[in-house]
Amino acid sequence: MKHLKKTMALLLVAVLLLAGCGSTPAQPSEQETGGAAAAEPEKTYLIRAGIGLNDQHPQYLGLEIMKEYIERESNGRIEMQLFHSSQLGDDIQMMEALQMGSQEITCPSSAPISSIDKRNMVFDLPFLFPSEEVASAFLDGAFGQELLDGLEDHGLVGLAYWENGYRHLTNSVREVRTPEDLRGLKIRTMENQIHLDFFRELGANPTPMPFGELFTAMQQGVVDGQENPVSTIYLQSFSEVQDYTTLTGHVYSPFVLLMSKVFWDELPEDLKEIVQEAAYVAQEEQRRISREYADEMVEGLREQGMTVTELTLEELQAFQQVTSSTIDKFKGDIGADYVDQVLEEIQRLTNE
Ligand code: TK8
Repeated sequence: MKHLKKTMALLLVAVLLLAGCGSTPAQPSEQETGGAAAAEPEKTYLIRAGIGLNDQHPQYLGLEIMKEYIERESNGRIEMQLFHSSQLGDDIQMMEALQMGSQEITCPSSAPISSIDKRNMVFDLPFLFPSEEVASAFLDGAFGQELLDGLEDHGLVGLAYWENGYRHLTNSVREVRTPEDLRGLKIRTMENQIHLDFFRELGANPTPMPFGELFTAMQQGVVDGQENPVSTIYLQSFSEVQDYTTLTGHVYSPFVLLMSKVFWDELPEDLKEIVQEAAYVAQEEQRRISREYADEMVEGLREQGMTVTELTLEELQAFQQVTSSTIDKFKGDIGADYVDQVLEEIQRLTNE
């Protein structure tokens, strides 16, 4: 009985405290109630960030840096919650959730974004960027910014480019040194026309699929192989279901850090600045970690028991030869003038 009374008393205090808070904030958060009872509490915001990769990946480490920065600099006015391993859905579903305003941040590869704005398909052209540094210079320059800005019409705010990195091929059937070795292998690609076409041209049997379904598909033999950067192959333990990695580096994938425009438009100016700055602060560190992992984890794959094949220049050229026909085929689709401008700019940055 005494216990019950105490509970009732506590409940009453809680109700009074809540009543003292005035209107409940639109976004759930832990609101401090201390201070002058009459003061309107400051509106608080919740950012839910979801990605497809796991919590070991440099992409998640980038989100952790962002969370730390945002929560500190906003003095708790923004809370950020992180979800990995497709907990909130796959890349396309999460982009749609952003457009509807039911999720605030996601960070897909550029490939699925090309269904929204075709110009993003330039990043899928094989062997486009000669180095990570040139890729960053291009992405952080006028061309990259223009593509980010273009997403606003589609309900998405492009905050920054992070790095996924150079993509390499894995499979469970045989060592691949030449396009002939790829013949007939079922390869999962991202959901993107150029990737499909490129692997078809190489003689493989490509099939598009969201990342979240990939591991099981490899495990069950629905596909023989896939392509992703070394850090993903290593950190997602693909060696459990794949025996061979070939370091093709056929595409450099940027991650595009996206925010819901519905949410962005609600944010006060000062918080917008904090979010944008956090995206850049995390970008720098995220790219550094990504590059470190890309180097270190090649050896890691061998330790996990995979056969890792480095191609000779000649062998690589056999893969590159297919590229020119891919560019020709898709140039019109992407916009011929635009592709030419992009190629010119990359050339310029390469010579710098
Ligand atoms: C994660 C994906 C992934 C990408 C892919 O959601 O789909 O293969 O490389 O990292 O964005």
